[in-house]
Amino acid sequence: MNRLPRNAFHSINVLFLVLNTFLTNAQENKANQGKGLKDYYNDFFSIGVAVSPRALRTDEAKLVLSQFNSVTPENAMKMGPIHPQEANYNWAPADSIVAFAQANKLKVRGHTLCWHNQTPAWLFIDSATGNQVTKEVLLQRLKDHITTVVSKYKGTVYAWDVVNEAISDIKDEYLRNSLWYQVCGEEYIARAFEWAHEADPNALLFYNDYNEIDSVKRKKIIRLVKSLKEKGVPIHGVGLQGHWAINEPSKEQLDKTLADFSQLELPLQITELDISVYPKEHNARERRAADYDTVFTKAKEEKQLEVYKICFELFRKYRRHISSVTFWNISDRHSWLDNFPVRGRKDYPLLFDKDLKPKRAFWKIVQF
Ligand code: HAH
Repeated sequence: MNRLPRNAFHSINVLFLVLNTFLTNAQENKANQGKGLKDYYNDFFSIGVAVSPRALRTDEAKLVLSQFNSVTPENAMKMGPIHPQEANYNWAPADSIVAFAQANKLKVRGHTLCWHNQTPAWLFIDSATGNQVTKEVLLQRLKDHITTVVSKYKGTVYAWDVVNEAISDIKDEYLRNSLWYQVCGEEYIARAFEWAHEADPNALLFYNDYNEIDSVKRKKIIRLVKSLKEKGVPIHGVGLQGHWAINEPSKEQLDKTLADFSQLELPLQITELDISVYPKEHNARERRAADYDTVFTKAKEEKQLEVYKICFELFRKYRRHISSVTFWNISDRHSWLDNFPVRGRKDYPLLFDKDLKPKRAFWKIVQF
């Protein structure tokens, strides 16, 4: 070490910098030559993205085509948007996404047939009396909805999130105390899968939920999926949403999560991946003074790319079990996290920045 003069170190550093820039440029050139995330992961799993009809009419469409081979309508197939009145379906937004996918040979994941959020106003109300519906009526409405939507997209939607987020976040409570549960009890879950299967026997049917990295919630999800399987209910896979953040999951936590779910011997899909640059919070709250600091700093970028790296290392490790990884939104131009848990707090959770350029996290996960 002592034999080299100081300026020799300086020269070596400069050399490294030049080399590094050269390599980064080379990678970017490669990206420009059409190698997208879907190509890097071709031998592993499909790579999807949540989209809106509007985004597909902007320059984000080109990015979708270069990087992804599967799409999920972010909102267009949810019950509220697609079935606003009992006698009226609003197909146009979902149809435009499906048409885009078909024209470009992308797979479509359907999201979601039965959820407690984004439901239409009429769903739980008896229009004649204004009272809450009976179990019989609600199950009939669920059946009609599922049969109509799944039949309509038969052959184009290859997989459905049939039931979304039916597990409770409360430690000692098993199923979420939603209106579905209050009116129907546990039964609505199994019925939803059966009706979806009747409408399209070839569609892969998923149970989908979040905070699956929490050991208590995870046990409950696994309990539900096992009980459905044991009853012979047509469930074909588990969707792990993957709404994570710079502070979680740890490598150990995600490894254990994927190991536990792998035991089910059902295909797993990461259905809604994003890595928030703010510490994870699971409930909506008011905006506070500290929330106005929304700069995407180097430090945040650094932490985020470490989490992305861990995630994809483990996704590759569990490739035998994982058939798809879908990002929840296209680029940092727009994310649902801009308004959750804090309304109007800008987040930067994705792999592409506002100019649609790959972020450093992108280059991390394609190097393996
Ligand atoms: C997901 N919920 C939903 O599945 C998806 O449809 C929506 O667009 C965004 C996120 C995650 C979630 C939540 O809705 C409420 C609390 C925590 C997590």
